[in-house]
This record gives sequence, C-alpha cells and structure tokens, in this order.
Amino acid sequence: DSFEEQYYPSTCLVMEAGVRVLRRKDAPFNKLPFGRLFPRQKLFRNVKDIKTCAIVSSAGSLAGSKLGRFIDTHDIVMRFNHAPTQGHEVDVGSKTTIRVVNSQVVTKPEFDFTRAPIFRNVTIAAWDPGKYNGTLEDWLTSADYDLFTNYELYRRRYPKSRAFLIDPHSVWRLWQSLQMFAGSRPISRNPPSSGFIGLALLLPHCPQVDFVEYVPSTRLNGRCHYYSKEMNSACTFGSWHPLAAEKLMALDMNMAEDDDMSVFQFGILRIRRPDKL
Ligand code: NCC
Repeated sequence: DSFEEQYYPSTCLVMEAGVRVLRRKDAPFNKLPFGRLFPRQKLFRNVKDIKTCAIVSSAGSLAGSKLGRFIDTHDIVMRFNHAPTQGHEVDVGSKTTIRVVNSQVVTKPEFDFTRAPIFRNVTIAAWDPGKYNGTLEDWLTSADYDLFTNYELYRRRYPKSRAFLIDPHSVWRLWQSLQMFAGSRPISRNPPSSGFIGLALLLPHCPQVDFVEYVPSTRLNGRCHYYSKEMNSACTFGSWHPLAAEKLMALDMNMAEDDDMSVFQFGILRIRRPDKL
C-alpha cells in the first residue's frame, strides 16, 4: 500500500461523529419559530471548489511563527472565538472564512457578540454542549450559557449572515469518538474543545486540512494565546476539555509526508479526508 492509501481509523472515527450545524428541517426546529432563524444557505458556498483548509488554533506558540502567509493561501481559514488577526497578520494571517465560537463568547457582554466587527462578515458556527443525553428541547432551556438570545439578536440584525448553531448531539457523538480512540483510558465527560469540534465540522467539506499549532511544536512557550501575555500550560494540554486526548487523536490523523518535521518543527498537522468511510 502506498502511504496515501493507508487506512486511518481515527480520521474515519471523527468523520463518523457527523458534526454538523442545525438546519431548518431538523425536528423540533421545523415546528418552532426559533428554527426559522437558521440560515437557508449551506455552511460553505461552492464546496466543490474547496481544496485546502487551514485551522488556526489560538495557541501561544503561534507567536513568532511567521505562518501568516502560509495560512492565507488556503481556500478556507477557520479561527476560534475572539482570536484576532489584526496586529498578528505575520504569524496568523488575515483571512477568516469561519469562526467557531463557544456559548460563553456568544453570551458574555465583554465579547459583544452581536456588534463586534470580529464576528461580522464571516461564517459563524456557535456551540453549547447542553446535557449529555439531553433532548434538543431540553437544550433550548438548559444550555450551559444561553446562546439563543444573542443568536436571535444577531440573526435579526444581520439577516444575510451565515450564522449557524452546531447540533449539540453531534458534539457529544464527537466526544464518543474520542472515547473510542482513547480505548481503556476514560476521558472526562466534558465536551471537546472548539478546536476539535472545528476540525470535525470542517473535514467533511475539505479534502485537506492543515491544523496549525494544535499539536504543539518546538515553539512551545507556555503562553495560553498568541494574542495575550497570559502564561498557562493548561490551555495547551487541557484541564476541563479532554484536550490531551484530542491532540493524540489529531496526531494519529496526521498524513504529512514528512510527518515529524511538519508537526514538531513547523507546527502543521495535515489531515486528509478519506474518500470513503
Ligand atoms: O482558548 P480558546 O478555547 O478560545 O482556544 C481556541 C482553541 O484553540 C486551541 N488551543 C488554544 C490555546 C492553546 N494554548 N492551545 C490550543 O490548542 C484549542 O483547540 C481551543 O479549542 C474553546 O475551546 O472554546 C476555548 O475557549 C476559551 C474561552 O471560553 C474563550 O477563549 C473566550 O475567552 C476557554 N477558556 C476559558 O473558559 C477560561 C477554553 O477552555 C476553551
């Protein structure tokens, strides 16, 4: 078997979780006025033309990476939460296609989700885990942070926006895929990080994903984010999210030809979508 044709069970496991955004036709939203807020558009336009995607983690070790130009060559660039590009273009690039945002970012006043320019003119995929095994009806009344109020405000204010909610059941299916990968080592019953959710959301739409500074490179510097001075290794190795398990699984998905070089030296993990599961 050639290297490219090798079977990557971890990639298939992540694909099988079926991480997705909610659609108008999904029950119970097809019967609720709230569901009419969901955009009619697809998550991405011209999916057939998408060849390469970059996912930019918010990791501190992106500082000084000078990966900005590389990141901007991709057809789709995914970023997280309120991670800025302004002032950091050399290291993280300037193109943003989609932001995956957690429900804290949607709700906490300091992020100003419904007005801040950083959340405008990009696709938004917002998520909240709800309760494990909860129904979607339960979720509407018991999200960890009530993202629905600001989502509604945002969608009414910008009716042409591509702002979606991630199906929380699909987030927990991804957690199950992670648990399958971890095997006999149980992971905590907390949802995966936005980074891992973003990877699973993007992969079905993209033949090749370059995930930047997710598995830490030799630039590892103890900083939480490239855009702040805060030192905190838990941001990289995890405390609440099962981040260590996510990163081991992502490393297992790596298919770069020069694998150790690109991951540990350049901080780039290359993941190819399997042709068929
Ligand atoms: O920090 P955060 O994550 O916004 O980072 C986005 C994604 O980048 C990857 N990352 C980040 C830092 C780092 N040193 N290494 C990394 O690999 C992770 O994959 C991460 O998901 C989140 O996942 O949504 C998270 O959000 C923050 C926070 O809510 C937002 O930044 C808004 O301030 C969470 N921090 C706290 O709640 C204090 C974080 O746990 C998860």
